[in-house]
Amino acid sequence: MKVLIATCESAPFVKVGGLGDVCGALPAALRSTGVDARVILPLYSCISEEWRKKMTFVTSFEVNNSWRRQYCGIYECIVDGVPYYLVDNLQYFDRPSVYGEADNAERFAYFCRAVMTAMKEIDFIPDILHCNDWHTAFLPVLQHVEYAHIPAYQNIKTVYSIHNIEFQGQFDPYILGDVFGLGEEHKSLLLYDGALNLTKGAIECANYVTTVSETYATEILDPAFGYRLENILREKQFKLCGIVNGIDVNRFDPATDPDISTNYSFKTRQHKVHCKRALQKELGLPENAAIPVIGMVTRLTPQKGLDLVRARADRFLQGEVQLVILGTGYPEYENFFRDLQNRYPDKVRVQIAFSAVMAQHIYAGADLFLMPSKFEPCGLAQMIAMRYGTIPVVHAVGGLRDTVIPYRADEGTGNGINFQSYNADDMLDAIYRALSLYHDKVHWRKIKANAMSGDYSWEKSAARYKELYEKL
Ligand code: NHF
Repeated sequence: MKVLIATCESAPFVKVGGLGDVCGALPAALRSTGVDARVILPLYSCISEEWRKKMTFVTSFEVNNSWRRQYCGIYECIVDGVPYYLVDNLQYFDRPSVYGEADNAERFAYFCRAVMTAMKEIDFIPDILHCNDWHTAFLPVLQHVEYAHIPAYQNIKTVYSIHNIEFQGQFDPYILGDVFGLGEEHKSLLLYDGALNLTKGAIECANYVTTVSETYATEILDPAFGYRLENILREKQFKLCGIVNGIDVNRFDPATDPDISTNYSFKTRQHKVHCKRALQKELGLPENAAIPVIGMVTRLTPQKGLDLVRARADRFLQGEVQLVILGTGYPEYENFFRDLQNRYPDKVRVQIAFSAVMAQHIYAGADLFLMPSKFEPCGLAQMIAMRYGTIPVVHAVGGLRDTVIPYRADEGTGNGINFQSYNADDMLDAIYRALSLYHDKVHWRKIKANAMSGDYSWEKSAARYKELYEKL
């Protein structure tokens, strides 16, 4: 079975968020189940020279992006046995950033049209075209409207994965012809709430729609989580399902991680404390193994529950505790955390940065990992934290509900602490419960062992994707 995964980001080339991690790990897991999975993404100028050197030029051709005739070059790079194809066009991808460009509609309309043409040019017409988030949402529409009648393409089935429904790709309706090259007769496929909505179009046209956890697949049917797409999703529920993400367990392994000061495994997990001391030292916090360290590695955006932290930080920082935060995002949160550090110089450290190395220091060095997200389609950080023996404290939504099992002292089961409703006092209560567990040696040892021995690999999820592809 041939599967082409289209994405706007993928590790190791370019990674802004979780989507990049997924596309960097799922394809290899699919290949080990016997699926010929390959990936296609834009060749951004921010992709490092080191990776560019490993790419080989495959071919070039012209793409009709509505009335525009555009160059398209295809480069190939094999990573862990997975062929990655990179789409070269300087006008669209020679930019400092991946997202947030004014001509995003035209850039990604081009990318989708380039993908459709490339399949033939590189001689890889897939059985399944697996699209991810709104940047590739035009692909199921194109397949449905323009390609389903072309013999070489007619058997392609499309899967559309929603990684975060907040971002839908909404544009002014007047660009339907000019940018998307579609006639008025197709307007109803994309039109929603007075705008052209690419995600809506993909939900209409894809053969299957998936989200990245089972709970999120039901949550988005509700106005509280659906970002106004709940009604159309309910209508199409017969082709909607959730498959939880995994993590790259080879890359995120405390036994071999080259970025942490001391490696440790399940058997030698008592050595984790060296990573904690190293973290305290690196950040200039009091070096004391007895003080619990709460870590956060997160985008500083409203989704991530930072309003709750802002509302109760002064309360939980009264106790003996240290708080370490790494991330960038909205200035209001960045400033809040900077101010918090100024007010609690012995307890709080904030790094307003994107640093993969520092992230590993926190995963390994912290005792608790706080993730009070308002919504979380899957979330990968809580799984990485658990693999490093760092206990997650989470709001029980989306993938956080599916992967973090509340600890039960009577049974000794569970791998984390959660709270049910999105409010500051519930979060505070969960932090207090986590801190008292930390001070109870027997239970703390048990919960850590449970967290570290969990299976967070892609294996099971890749098998579920394969099943879905086969069904199609
Ligand atoms: O893990 C990858 C990621 C998810 O919850 C995450 C999110 C975006 O918000 O599927 O996509």
